[in-house]
Amino acid sequence: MATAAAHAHPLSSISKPVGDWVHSIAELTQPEAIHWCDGSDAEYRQLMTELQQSGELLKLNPEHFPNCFLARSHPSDVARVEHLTFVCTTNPEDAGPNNHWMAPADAHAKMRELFKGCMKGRTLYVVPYCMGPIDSPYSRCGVEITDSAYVVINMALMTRMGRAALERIGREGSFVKGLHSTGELDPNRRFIMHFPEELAIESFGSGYGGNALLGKKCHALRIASYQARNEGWLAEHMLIVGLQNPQGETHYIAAAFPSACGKTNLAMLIPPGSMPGWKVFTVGDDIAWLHPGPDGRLYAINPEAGYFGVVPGTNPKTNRNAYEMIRRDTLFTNVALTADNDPWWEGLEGGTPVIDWQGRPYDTKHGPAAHPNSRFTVSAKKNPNYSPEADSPRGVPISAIVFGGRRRGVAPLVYEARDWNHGVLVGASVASETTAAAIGEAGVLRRDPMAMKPFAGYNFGDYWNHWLAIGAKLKHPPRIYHVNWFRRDANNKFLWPGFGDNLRVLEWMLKRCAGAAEATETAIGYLPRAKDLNLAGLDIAASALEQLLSVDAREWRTEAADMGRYMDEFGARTPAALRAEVQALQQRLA
Ligand code: GTP
Ligand code: SPV
Ligand code: MN
Repeated sequence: MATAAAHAHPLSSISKPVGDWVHSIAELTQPEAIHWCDGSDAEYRQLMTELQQSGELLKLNPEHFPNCFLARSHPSDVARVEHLTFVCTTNPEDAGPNNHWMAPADAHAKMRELFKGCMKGRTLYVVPYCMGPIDSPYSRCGVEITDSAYVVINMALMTRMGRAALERIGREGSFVKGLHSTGELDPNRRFIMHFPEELAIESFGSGYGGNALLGKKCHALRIASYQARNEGWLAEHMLIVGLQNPQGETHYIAAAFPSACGKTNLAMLIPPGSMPGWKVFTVGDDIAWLHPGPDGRLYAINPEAGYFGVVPGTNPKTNRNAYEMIRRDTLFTNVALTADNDPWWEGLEGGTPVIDWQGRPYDTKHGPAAHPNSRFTVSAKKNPNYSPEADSPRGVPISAIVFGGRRRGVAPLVYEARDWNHGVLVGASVASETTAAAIGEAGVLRRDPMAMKPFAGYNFGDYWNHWLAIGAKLKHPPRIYHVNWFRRDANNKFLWPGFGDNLRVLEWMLKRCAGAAEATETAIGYLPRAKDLNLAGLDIAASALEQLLSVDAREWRTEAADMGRYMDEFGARTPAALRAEVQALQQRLA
């Protein structure tokens, strides 16, 4: 039988808690070998070679896409599985109606059966990682045990993985324990279990993204949000972007949009030609950890070190930065191929797919060539606009928080909340059409408070309360906004050009923060008039702008009533101050 002690390893810094845990998991899962990851380049190259030899990775055209690879996942394993994702707290009320719940003992027993002997004939990889800059007091470490080399290389790109993380764990003692096996990829034997009270994650039966890269959604959002509530900070599904205006001042914005609703693209935005002098710096594209700072402002770090981004739609016009970034040193998952062995996806605008994402000859009767949730994995260092502040242990000060959703109607292009507490209602009211990022029907409107519906590790009622408490602690709270890039006209076409032109909306926000932009007061908050936005060089019909910047009181009365009903689901845990915000909104709309 394999044990940790039986396998030589080059790392001298393994602490007893880590060693003991790995030993016990090896006894349970019975791997043939144990590999302790050190995070070195040599290790990465070795794993890439092994994955090519086993056929799990295909090398893409080395002239057009140097050092780029393609992985194809099992056709049933292409996205997060919210219906198989559980938060296992002692008291079901603590998980809340927003999560699936299982009693911790039952969940452990169920998972133990699945993990028993599951690594026979396989290698068990021990992946120590640090979420956040390795020297930041805000960072948190974990160890993922996995039997997937694909997961290891993704974790190497997405986190600070290896020796330094293991050393920090040795010094700190505590770490998040994440156990993962791809199992047989049987959807009937697939579960993603979270034990926030034990700082533990158990994931079986999927090798994909948020189900398997446990540092990401499982640790940095579900477990971290639970820890953050106890410790007085926030773990959020937010991008972090730095915007330098033509005067040379840089301000940072954090924005929460649901999955596949524009975070990566906003974080990597390219200013339109008609806005000279603006520069954009990416700090993060998916997750932000936010801490009240000693000066009464809110500070953000990005716990991740790479991007796991949506591929479809990426082209030189929508986002030249992302398009260029993924032409080298990138791992693609579930894209199509051209005859030249180049990656291809819907919305690329050029090239012809020959092989689809499942490796079959491309045929329109099978649907899209690339899977709609096909992804790129790439180190953040490859982003030409990677912020010099992204590795700062203190984080960056946040001037504005933005919430948004994908909504064909109702929500205007942008509005500003009246104050922090109203802003918490604005965030809690986010509703968005579902996307391919999770298994299930796409395009269905649902409530997705703070874009955290799939990711909050505890009861939303308590979570909103915590948001209110954080605001009360801040002497200089960020202003709060809501945006909607996805409003459509009667012909189902987007009314707003989006992408780089979104900077026009961000400019208005920053001017508002500086007291230098006008707005009109409406029942739902402050909206810019067309003349308050910088529209220089933008070709947009006046009628489109009018729709984008209007508030229909009748629609909003329905919206407010629906929000009130949604909050009722959380019963006594919904903060009274938030109910009061709904009532005040309803009075303003009456
Ligand atoms: P996750 O990684 O799933 O959390 O997604 P994300 O929020 O980072 O979304 P991303 O930026 O990858 O965008 C998802 C899809 O929306 C892509 O197909 C984009 O091309 C498209 N998109 C992004 N921004 C805009 C926009 O401003 N307007 C329009 N119309 N589409 C956009
Ligand atoms: C999301 O679904 O919000 C993602 C991709 O960012 S995953 O890592 O699969 O969660
Ligand atoms: Mn995401």
